[in-house]
Amino acid sequence: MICTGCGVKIQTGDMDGLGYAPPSSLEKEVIVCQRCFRLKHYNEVQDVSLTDDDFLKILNGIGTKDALIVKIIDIFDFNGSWLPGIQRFAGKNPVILIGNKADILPKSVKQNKVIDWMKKEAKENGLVAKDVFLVSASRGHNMREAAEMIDKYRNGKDVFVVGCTNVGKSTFINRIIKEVTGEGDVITTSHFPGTTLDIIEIPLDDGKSLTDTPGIINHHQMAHYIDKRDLKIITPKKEIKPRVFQLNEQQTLFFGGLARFDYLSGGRKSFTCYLSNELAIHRTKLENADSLYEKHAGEMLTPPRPEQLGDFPELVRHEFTIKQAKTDVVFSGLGWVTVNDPGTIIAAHVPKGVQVLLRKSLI
Ligand SMILES: Nc1nc2c(ncn2[C@@H]2O[C@H](COP(=O)(O)OP(=O)(O)OP(=O)(O)O)[C@@H](O)[C@H]2O)c(=O)[nH]1
Ligand SMILES: [Mg+2]
Repeated sequence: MICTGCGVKIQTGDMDGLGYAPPSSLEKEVIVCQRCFRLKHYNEVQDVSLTDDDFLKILNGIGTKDALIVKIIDIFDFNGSWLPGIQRFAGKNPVILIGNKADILPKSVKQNKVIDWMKKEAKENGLVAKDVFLVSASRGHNMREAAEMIDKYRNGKDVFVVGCTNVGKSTFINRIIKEVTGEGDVITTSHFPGTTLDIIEIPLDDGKSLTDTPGIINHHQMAHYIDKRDLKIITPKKEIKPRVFQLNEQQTLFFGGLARFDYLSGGRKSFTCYLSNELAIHRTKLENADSLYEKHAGEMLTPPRPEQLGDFPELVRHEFTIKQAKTDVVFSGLGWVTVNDPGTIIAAHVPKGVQVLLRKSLI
């Protein structure tokens, strides 16, 4: 017996163990574990003891199957949710790339441009994708088109939906189930990374199946460094409003207390920040930035929370000279700042362990 919500094996012996369900609940038509029940009804997450290795073992089997692989990425965190090892997992199987959460991109952005951008990035990252789509699984945008193409490309084979944690794999599958059967929220989804714990097979008409998989954990992502309660602040839920700053040289922007952007040299210029609307941005002079952080991290500059400061990793500085016009400085999982002109010198500060990178502008 497995949990319909997360795929874990159901047990009734150990109340604190993984997969526990009260014996009385086994009579129900749909069986879910206590963890899924709490997530769904109280939005509370119980930590699990699975390691990265456990997740990788589950996924390693996929390369040996004859199947279509649907790789989902979060368009807000393209690089952080990329999964460099995907070609290895997929083996010889064809891969379709899906960018999810299109609803958070500013409405003015042309979808076709984003798809072209994704194709280019995919190629540069060594993925040969059969096709590329941009969808919003939670809102249902472009979902019918994507589902139809998956059905075409699968050619009568099984389908595996894979990707990093939190990209929306389970939401994507729920949306397909909803379109076909009318039944909603079958698989547990949540804004906590690591919701799905084992594979979940959804039977298809022809005896094959559509399989949800546990997300792979990418430790470079900001989500792993902040308090669970603050995930809501850094994760955009609706259209991002770009915030534009006219900066003089030697000015600094703080993104809450999680990251910092120093404008070092290049004359007076504008910079566009694409971050969750909920995350406060504070501007200051570069010369005051260190002392401001020391005094106000955890209060004015939050998240992190005050009680977290003891464990919060120090901010590490990465300096860049921008080479190409329209470059995004990406703070993995937090968003990005678009810099327009080559020759501009900036420094990005992020918690130790979080990735910063430059890419050709998405927007
Ligand atoms: N804005 C937006 N949020 C989405 C969309 N799809 C999913 N989400 C949100 O993303 C979060 C993660 O969704 P899940 O479906 O649980 O992600 P997952 O990839 O299955 O995650 P794991 O099981 O942990 O690997 C949830 O808070 C969803 O509501 C989307 O199209 N747009
Ligand atoms: Mg999931």
